[in-house]
Amino acid sequence: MLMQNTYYKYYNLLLLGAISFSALACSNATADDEAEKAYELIRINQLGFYPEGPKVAVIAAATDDNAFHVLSVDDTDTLYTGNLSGERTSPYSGKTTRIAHFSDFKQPGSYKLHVAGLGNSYSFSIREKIYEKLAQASVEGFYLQRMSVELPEKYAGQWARAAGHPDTVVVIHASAASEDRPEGSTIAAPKGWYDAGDYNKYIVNSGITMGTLLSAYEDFPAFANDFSLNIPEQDNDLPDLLDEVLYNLRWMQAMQDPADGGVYHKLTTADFEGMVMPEEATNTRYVVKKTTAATLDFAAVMAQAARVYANFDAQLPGLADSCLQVATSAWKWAEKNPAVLYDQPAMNEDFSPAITTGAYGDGDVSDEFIWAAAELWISTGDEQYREHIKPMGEDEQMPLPSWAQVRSLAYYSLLRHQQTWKENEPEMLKSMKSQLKTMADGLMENHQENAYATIMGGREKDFVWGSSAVAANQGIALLQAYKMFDDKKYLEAALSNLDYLLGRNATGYSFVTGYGHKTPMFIHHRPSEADDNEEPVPGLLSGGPNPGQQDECDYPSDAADESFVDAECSYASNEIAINWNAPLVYLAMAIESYHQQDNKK
Ligand code: 9MR
Ligand code: 9MR
Repeated sequence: MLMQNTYYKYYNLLLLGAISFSALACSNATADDEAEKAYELIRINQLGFYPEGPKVAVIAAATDDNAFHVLSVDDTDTLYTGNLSGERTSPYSGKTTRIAHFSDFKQPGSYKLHVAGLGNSYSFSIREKIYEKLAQASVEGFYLQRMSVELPEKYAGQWARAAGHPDTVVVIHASAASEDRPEGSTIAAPKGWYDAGDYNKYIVNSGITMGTLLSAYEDFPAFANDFSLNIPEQDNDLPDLLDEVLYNLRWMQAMQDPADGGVYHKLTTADFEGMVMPEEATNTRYVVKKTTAATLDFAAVMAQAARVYANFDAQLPGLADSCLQVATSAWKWAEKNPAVLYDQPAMNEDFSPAITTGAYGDGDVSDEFIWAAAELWISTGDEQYREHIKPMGEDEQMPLPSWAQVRSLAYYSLLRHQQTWKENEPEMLKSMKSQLKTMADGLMENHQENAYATIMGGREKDFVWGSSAVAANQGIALLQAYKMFDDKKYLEAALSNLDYLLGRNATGYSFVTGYGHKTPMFIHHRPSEADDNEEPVPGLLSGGPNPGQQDECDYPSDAADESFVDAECSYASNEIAINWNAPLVYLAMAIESYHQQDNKK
C-alpha cells in the first residue's frame, strides 16, 4: 500500500514538473526499482535547459545499450534518440561514465531521459528563463540570512521567524581595545547576514561576498534593475538586489572604528552557539581585533559600493559619499598597519575570553592591498592608488577568487572599467586581457573529456571546503572571458558548471536547497535544524564535496568528487555560506541575462 501510494504521489509530482521532493527521491519505496535506480544514475541538471542551449546528461553506470532516449514526461513517446559517448573515468573514484549529448533537441516541454536496462532520469524542462527563479531564490536566500530583524511570513513563507541578534550592544573584546573604546565598552553593529550555518558575522567573508554581488550589479545593470525579489523593500525605488546588499553594507559600516579607520575582524560570540533558533542564541557578542585583511576588504567593498550607489543619490542621499570616505580612512589605516594578521590561537594566548569561532585568518594580505587599491583607483581616479595595483607577473596564473584570495576581483573590476584608464595604460590592459584569457583557457582544458564533462573537477584541488563555490567562481571567471572576448565557448563552459551544481556531478545532488529533485535536506544551518519545517531554508548553496572531511561525519565515499554527505553534522561538506551563495547569484543572473539578451537580438 505504502509503496503504491508513494509511487503514485511521485508520479503526480513528476507530471506537475514539481521540484524539491527530495525526501521521496531518497526513499527506496517505488513500484519500479529499475526506474528508481536511474533517477540516481542519470546525472542531469535537475531544473533543465534553454531550448537553444547545450544539453548534456551523464550516465554514471555501466550500460549495455549505446543509445539514450528523451521521453515525454508521461512516458509514452520517444521524442529523440542519441548515442552515448565512449566511457570516461573519474580520476578520483575510478568509476566510469558515458555522456549523452542532446543539444539539438529543442522542443520546449517536460521530459525525462531513458536508457534501456537502467530506466528513467528525473524529469526536467526545456524552456526559456529556466534559471530565472533560481537566480531570484539565490538572492532571497540572503534575505533569509538577515539578522536583527523578524522575517514575516509574507516574505519568508514557512521559514518566517522572530528577530534574533539585535547586535545593539556588542562588547569590545580585549584584542580590540583602543583609547576611545576600552575593553568591555560597547558599540552597536546591527543588521547584516549570518555568515553561514553559524550566527556570527565576519568582515573578510563579507568582503568577497559583497564584491561578487556588487559586480553582478555592475556587469548586468539592466537585468538587475528589472529583477524583482520577494523582500520588504520591493516597492521602493532602488533595485531589489541593491536593497539586499545594503542590508549588509549598513552592518559593515558599523564595524569600522571612526577614531582611526581600522575595521574589526569579526562580530562573534566567544564560542559557536547551539543548534537553536536565532532568538534563543543570546550569548554575549564581541567585536574582535582590527586586522589588515578586514580593513582592506572593507575598503574595497566600500569603494565599489560608492560608485554603484552613486547612481541612486536621490534615494539614498549621501550614502555614496560616506562609502568613499570610510573606504579612504580604512585604506589609510591599512597603510599604517600593513601586517596585522588574524592568528586566533596566538590571540587567545594574550586575551580572554578565548574566541573559538570561524577564523578567516589570512596569512598573506598582498592580494587584499591590490583589490582595495583597484577599487579605490577606479572610484576616485586618485593616482596614489595606482602604484599598489600589480598586474600578474609573466609566469604567474590569475588565481580563482576565494575569501582568502581576492586578487582577481581587482582585475575583473579593472577590466570592467577599462574605459576609465586604458588610454593611459595600454600595457596594463594588454597584460590583464591576456592573463584573463590564459586563466579561462586553462580552466577549459580537456573539460569535454572529463567524467562529467564539466569545468568543475578538472583539477583535484577543485574539491575543497566549499567546493560548490569553486564551481561557481570558475563560472564567473569564464563569464568574464565571455564578456571580454565574445566567444560562446566560455559561456557554454560556465553553463556546464551550473549543470554541475544542479545535479550533473558525482554525488547526484543538486546542491541548491529546494531547487531540483534531490537536494540537501539536512544542511548544517542552525535555523533549518531548529525550526519545525521539514524542508531546509531554500535558495542556499551547500558546500559540496570536500575530501578533507574535517567534521569526521560518516561519508559514503573517500573519493574527492564524492566526499559529500547530506547530514547535519557535516559542516565540512554540507554547510551553506554567503561567500558560496554570492557566486551562485552571479552565475544564475549572468546566464539568465545573456540568455534574455540573446532572445532580444
Ligand atoms: O557550527 C559550526 C560551523 O558553522 C563551522 O563551520 C564549523 C567549523 O568551524 O564549526 C561548527 O561548529 C562545531 C564546532 O566546530 C565543533 N563542535 C560542534 C560544532 C557544531 O557542529
Ligand atoms: O569557508 C571556510 C573554509 O575555507 C575553511 O577551510 C573553514 C575552516 O576554517 O572555514 C570555512 O568558513 C566557515 C567559517 O569559519 C565559520 N562559518 C562557517 C564557514 C563555512 O563553513
